Amino acid sequence: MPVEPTRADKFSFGLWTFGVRAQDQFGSATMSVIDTTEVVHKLSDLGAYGLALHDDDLFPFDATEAERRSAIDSLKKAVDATGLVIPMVTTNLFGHPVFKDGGFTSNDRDVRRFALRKVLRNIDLAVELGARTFVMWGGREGSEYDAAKDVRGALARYREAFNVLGQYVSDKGYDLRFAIEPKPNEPRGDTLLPTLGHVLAFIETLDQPDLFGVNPETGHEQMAGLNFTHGIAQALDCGKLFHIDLNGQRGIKFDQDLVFGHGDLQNAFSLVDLLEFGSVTGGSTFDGTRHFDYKASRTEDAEGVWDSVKANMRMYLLLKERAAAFRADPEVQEALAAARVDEINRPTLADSEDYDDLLADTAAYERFDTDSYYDAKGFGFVRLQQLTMEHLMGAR
Ligand code: DIG
Ligand code: MN
Ligand code: MN
Repeated sequence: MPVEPTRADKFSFGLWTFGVRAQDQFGSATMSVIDTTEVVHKLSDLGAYGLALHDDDLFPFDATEAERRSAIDSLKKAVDATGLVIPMVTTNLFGHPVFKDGGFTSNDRDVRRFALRKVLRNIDLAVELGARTFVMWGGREGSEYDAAKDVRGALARYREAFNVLGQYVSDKGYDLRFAIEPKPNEPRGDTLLPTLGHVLAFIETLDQPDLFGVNPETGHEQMAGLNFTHGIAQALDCGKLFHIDLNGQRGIKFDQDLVFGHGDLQNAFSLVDLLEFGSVTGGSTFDGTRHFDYKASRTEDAEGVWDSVKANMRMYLLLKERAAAFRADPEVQEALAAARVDEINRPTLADSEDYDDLLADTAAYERFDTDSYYDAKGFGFVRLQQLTMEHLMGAR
């Protein structure tokens, strides 16, 4: 299996990766902004498929109409010249001081109205650029102090904002879906809609839930101590995986936004296995872009930034190669069968059975020998895990 990325792999990157300049709360920028046109051409040369962006990544928050239009036209010229696409657009509602208490859920109603206008304008830009997914990360929506945020009121305002945006897209007839991105904290002390599960539940309270899905980010779920692959499986189960932000995170700490696979490598392996081979027929479960939302490490220079771009794609393709070998290994197939992994896909009640039949089946309860599981009937999961690790380590 080739590990050289091609457009068919549908790898995409965020323009912000090349613009945040590795500055952080404790230090100034360590690198220059890389020009948008250069980013487009270089990503294309490296085999990437797409580029995602915030409005403020493309032109300054206070850009004049002429400056905004010039930046948009320059991007369109570069993507036309390279064949790169813009699969996703998102809005920066977290950088400018006006958003100090959030955008959609700021206590300041004027800020909420400004935020909605900024997003409505950005939806038009997303459609102009051909994006079909619109991500909304509520990074500043939240609080540090419980008394400062009426959470039920904030959720009502979030719902109002999403319903207005959904109505706009419907009325305009835009082919655009929204992907809400969860994160448990940072930059706010506690962020609203903190995990994938909170977002899935919230979507069902909206006027047009079909327009809304989730954009889970690897490190964000792992910051909350959750298993990212389990979360993705649940998002796939309910048809709500509208986008995905891939990166690396090493444990429960600040958001590291490392290269994909440079954090929890086991979970990265099971994720790629799920996305690429996890359907019941063993085929791919997700046809969206494999989007890397990560930050170039502060320690790097421009060459290091491009090394990290290549690293993300290479990690994904190497894991895809290892997962394919894992699935094809007869000993793995035998260990999966012994662990009865596939039996989970067999309904617990027979086709014709209902609970009366179950209640009448004495073999299911009265005659069921629970003691037979003592010192016996092991599932062999450890042997399966060892085979998994050996494939992951390239030892098989
Ligand atoms: C942070 O993980 C957020 C921002 O980078 C952006 O709004 C979104 C893009 O997927 N992820
Ligand atoms: Mn992140
Ligand atoms: Mn993200």
